[in-house]
Amino acid sequence: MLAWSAPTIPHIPGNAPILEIHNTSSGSLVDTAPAEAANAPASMYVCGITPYDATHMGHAATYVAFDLMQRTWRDAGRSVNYVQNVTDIDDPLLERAAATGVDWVELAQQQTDLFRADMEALNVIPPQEYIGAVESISWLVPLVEELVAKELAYTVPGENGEPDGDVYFDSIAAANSAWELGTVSGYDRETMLGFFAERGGDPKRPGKRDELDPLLWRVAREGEPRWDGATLGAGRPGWHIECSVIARRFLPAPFTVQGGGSDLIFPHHEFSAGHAAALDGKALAEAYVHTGMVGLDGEKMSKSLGNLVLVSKLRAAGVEPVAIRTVLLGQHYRSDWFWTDELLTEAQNRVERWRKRLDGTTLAEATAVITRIRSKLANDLNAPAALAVLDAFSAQEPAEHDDSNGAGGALLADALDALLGLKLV
Ligand code: 5CA
Ligand code: ZN
Repeated sequence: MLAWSAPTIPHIPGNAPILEIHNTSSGSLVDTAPAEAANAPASMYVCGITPYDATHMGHAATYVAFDLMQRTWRDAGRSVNYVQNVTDIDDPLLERAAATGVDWVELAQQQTDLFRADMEALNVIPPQEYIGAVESISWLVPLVEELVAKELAYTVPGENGEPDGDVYFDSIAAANSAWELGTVSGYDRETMLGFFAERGGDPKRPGKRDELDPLLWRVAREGEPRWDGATLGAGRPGWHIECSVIARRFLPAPFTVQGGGSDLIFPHHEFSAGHAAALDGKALAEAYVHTGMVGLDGEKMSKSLGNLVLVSKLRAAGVEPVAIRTVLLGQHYRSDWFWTDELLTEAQNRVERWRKRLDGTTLAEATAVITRIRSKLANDLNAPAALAVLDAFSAQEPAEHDDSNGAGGALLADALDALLGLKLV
């Protein structure tokens, strides 16, 4: 699939410190460039959208957080291999298409196009590989067959007149030195069961060996789209295997960071890692990084609840994307927070103050501000602290005389663009 256009990223002189990031799996900060990896590209897989509705502030916050990670690595001189998926076949997409009378393929295309335009407007660096679930089916079928052959996956009988043959992952049998239930999330069984039922799992499906075993392949039902599944029979893939296979196909094993919102910790990232480890005995990623949930009016912002603030709507109303990005960077990526109109107004005012203060910035001032912003970002992507550095600087009166002829302001503007993705000029 095509991603979106890449922005030009200015090069900023000086040295950036190495990024330390909070790893959900270990619960601690990890160095993302240990000595043996420092010269290799960093690699990142971030779970993409399910394109049945437009990009809301929760999605935007998540992709901007990982964009910041990529910018921080690049600033430290590392190249970055970035892969993202699009879940362009799944139950919610089919349900929305049926409810609105739109063809599901068309719905996915429209919403993916809108997402691309939103990402481009928000100055998010695109992935090198942007892969649809549908595209991944022919790669994934032989791997599910391999899991069945290794007896790490099994079929269950149909219920209520539905066909036999849905394939499930045997999460107990698949445990090995690289993964067992809980490796990624660290959750206890009760917590896992709660999230599994809430987030697309089917704990009570008769015939499963364990309530937590997730679906790998769903054999075709009347009226549902289907693909060739070889010995599995025609059908469509489960959700976790999609990301597992796409990540493994394009990135090293393990890759540097697996990312997404905290709603994906369990079951999605737990089992994406489980499937990969069951196939090749290796950890999926070195670190699992999760963003907090953005809400509106007391609830998580979600397409299924419909309480959405859409990037595209704000853009259409003339809101500058840099102000939206400022709201998103104003919250720590790991916090849960609520979108409000006041936050947007405040961000618009901040952008104006920062813009004004660029005039008359000396080279010495720009260099000092850049050093401080770099150190805030290196510490678990502390963007709110980086913006506070900019606020404090902007509150200072400009020097009587800018001896740089505007070069200081230009350097600072370039740095805000390169490091934070904030295009002020
Ligand atoms: N297609 C799957 C991932 S493979 C999916 O979760 N799609 S999604 O459209 O529901 O979400 C896309 C990304 O946005 C995911 O990383 C998800 O964790 C994140 N996300 C969804 N809602 C929110 C929210 N309210 N706040 C922050 N991030 C969110
Ligand atoms: Zn995913």
